[in-house]
Amino acid sequence: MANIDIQLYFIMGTENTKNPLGVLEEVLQEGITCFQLREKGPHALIGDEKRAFAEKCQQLCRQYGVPFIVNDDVELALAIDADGVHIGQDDESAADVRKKMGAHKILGVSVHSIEEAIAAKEAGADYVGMGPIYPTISKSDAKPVAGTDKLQEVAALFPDLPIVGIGGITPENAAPVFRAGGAGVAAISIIASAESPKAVVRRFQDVIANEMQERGILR
Ligand code: FQP
Ligand code: MG
Repeated sequence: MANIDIQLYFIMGTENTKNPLGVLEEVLQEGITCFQLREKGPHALIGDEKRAFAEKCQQLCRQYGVPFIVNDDVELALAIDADGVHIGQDDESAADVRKKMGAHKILGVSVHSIEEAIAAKEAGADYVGMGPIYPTISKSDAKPVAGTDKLQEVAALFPDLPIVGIGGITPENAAPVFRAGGAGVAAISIIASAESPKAVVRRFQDVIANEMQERGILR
């Protein structure tokens, strides 16, 4: 099991912006705490091109000391020695992925219920993603909007399991995720397609700083 800071978790692929590496470097500089490469969609890179792009993202993340997580593609994560993998309920089983990755890599699992959270924990998940909290444009096959209620239930039951909220989260609506017991917020489009990605990151950070202060957490 690995410790991971998911407080401000940026997710992106080449379909989310014209200048992905530029956006990534900008938000790394600004202080995102985790990055997931989610290379998905009709024009997504595959094969060697995907790998080459992944390695460029990984290199940038390394430079800034930020964990580099690969979405879905366990083989790629292993091939380039990524810090971890994120999988959903329709992907390879979490237990199999934990076995393939070994004990020390980060494993993130998407869950939508207490049952799925229990299973993810048992399979060795380091954190879980829960959503969509709000309506989202980044994922065409997203499940119905869940709000923060389920997240709150899971957080209450498993206080030591870091939960990141995902789906339609903006600086304006991020606070309820933390108030429900979330350890962090994940975002794709609101950052990747912003005119100023770093300005959006700064607004997220302001909200997070406020929430941590209210809970007496200093960092
Ligand atoms: N939570 C997170 C994270 N990352 C994700 N990629 C998902 C949820 C969604 O498999 P999944 O995972 O349901 O869909 P997809 O593979 O299309 O992303 F927690 F990291 F924020
Ligand atoms: Mg997936």
